[in-house]
Amino acid sequence: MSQSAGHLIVRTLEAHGVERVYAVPGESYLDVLDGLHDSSIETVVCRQEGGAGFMALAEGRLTGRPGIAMVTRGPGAANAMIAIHTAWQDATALVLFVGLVPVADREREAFQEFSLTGWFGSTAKRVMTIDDADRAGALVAEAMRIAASGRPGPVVVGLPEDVLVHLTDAEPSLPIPVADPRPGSAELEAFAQRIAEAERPAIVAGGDGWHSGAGRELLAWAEAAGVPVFCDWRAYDAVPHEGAAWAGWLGYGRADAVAAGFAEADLLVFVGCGRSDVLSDGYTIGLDAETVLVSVDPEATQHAGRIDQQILATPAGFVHALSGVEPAELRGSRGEGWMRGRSVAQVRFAAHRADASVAGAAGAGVDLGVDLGTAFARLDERLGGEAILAFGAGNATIWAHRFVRHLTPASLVGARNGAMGLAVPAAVAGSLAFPERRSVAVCGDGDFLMNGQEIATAIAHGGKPLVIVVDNGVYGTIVQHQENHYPGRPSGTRMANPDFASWMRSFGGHGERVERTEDFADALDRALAADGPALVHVLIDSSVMPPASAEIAA
Ligand SMILES: Cc1ncc(C[n+]2csc(CCOP(=O)(O)OP(=O)(O)O)c2C)c(N)n1
Ligand SMILES: [Mg+2]
Repeated sequence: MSQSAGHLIVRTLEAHGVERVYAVPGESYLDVLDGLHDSSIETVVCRQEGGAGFMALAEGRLTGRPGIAMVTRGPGAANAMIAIHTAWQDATALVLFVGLVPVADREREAFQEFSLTGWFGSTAKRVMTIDDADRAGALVAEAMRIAASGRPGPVVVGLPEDVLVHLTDAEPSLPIPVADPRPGSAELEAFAQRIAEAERPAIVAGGDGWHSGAGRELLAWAEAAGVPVFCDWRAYDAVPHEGAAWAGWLGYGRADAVAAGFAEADLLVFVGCGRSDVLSDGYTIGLDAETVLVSVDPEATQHAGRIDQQILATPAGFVHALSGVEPAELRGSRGEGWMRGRSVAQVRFAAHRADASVAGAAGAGVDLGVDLGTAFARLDERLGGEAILAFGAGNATIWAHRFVRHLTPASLVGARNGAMGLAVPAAVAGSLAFPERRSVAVCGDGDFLMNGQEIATAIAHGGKPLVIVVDNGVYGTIVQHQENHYPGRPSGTRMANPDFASWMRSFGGHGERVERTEDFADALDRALAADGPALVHVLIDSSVMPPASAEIAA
């Protein structure tokens, strides 16, 4: 039966099990929108293409399948770029469809014409254009495969307006299997020997690919082998934050005691991540240790420095293979001290939770504002390690990182490239993809208004995110950098904010404004009880900065 290329694209996405596409419409891809009219796929209508792209990224990270965004040419594609860069640096599977000018109009600077390859060529795994209706389905399947295979990442698919309405007899294309490499027995033996011989071995878990729950198994194996496990920055949900082997997390805002453990290791096993800029404190620690790299990327593009053994495997594939290696036999001659020391360091790191004033506003001699230590400790208590946390960039998130535990896989979406504006759309997508789970966005006032408009998307599609906005009236992280480099000369960093709680109410959601620490708990409970999107507007003084990590470690 003949159908248009646009419809064939939709049927192929259905055959791939796609449940949702995040879209801002455009006249350039009307036939795909028409195909979606009768589709089992929900078209989530977004308010800005950056929001749509970030929602697709969040769904990809949380489900392990490529998220799908659809946008129009020039202006729409420009807005979507932030999500492509984030998916690229974060190595997260994403497919972005972009409507294009008709083929006959190309190279005339036609209305909204732009260069798809010129824009995305350096920031996507593949840029392809569907110029032949008969191949429309095959190229979509190819895009899905490339996004998910090897080092995952974004694929951009151009849709020329006129090609979409060409008829074709081609059938929808089925998913192409993606390789799931596992270590061979000789590789595992060599790996086991390294663990047995090391005095201070440590595992660093990171990247995507932990959503199936392999982190819990890894932690159990590591505990029996006497190997502490760190998490990479903003991959804290890779393993649950409990048990003797859990050793804390690295990167911005990490505790000195945790970083010291990483720096002292004599064998580092990176699983799903590499020795990156952020986790190694700007390539200054953990450089000399013997290194095993477990990754699906043979080119190891996210890793810097020494490699003694490279194992091609997904995190889940590697952990599964470890079940054949008896961990107790690998304890070698090392005593309990090394792992217990790491575990103690992480307990000390966590201990500040009980002494919240160390990390908050009130203790800093400031009258205005909520003690963030108290607030985020309370949030953690209420969420119980189970919720999906979506983080923006900025200092506000550093408090939340410190206080909120992750006990469940697929419970964190944060831009590992530091992009602002992810928190709200990611929490919206989390609440749509997993309606039975709680999705919480944590962001600063700057971050919030970058994509806060996507609350309208949540309202329209029945999403119920909770948003915690920390309002200090400034782009605080940048103020902090200015204080370090240009003390007393803040420049370009002050903002004027609306009343975010009434802003949220104007959308039909629940809004709370909290100015004092003692009011936070009840406001949070009311927001948690709301049946719809909710927001807690938390005010702090602009001078409050996250405490130095040394304080946290003490
Ligand atoms: C899209 C984007 N623009 C700019 C930056 C640079 N930047 C990093 S953090 C930050 C300030 C964040 O401010 P806010 O969200 O209010 O959080 P705060 O640091 O005040 O807690 C800025 C501007 C960025 N990371 N991403
Ligand atoms: Mg701020």
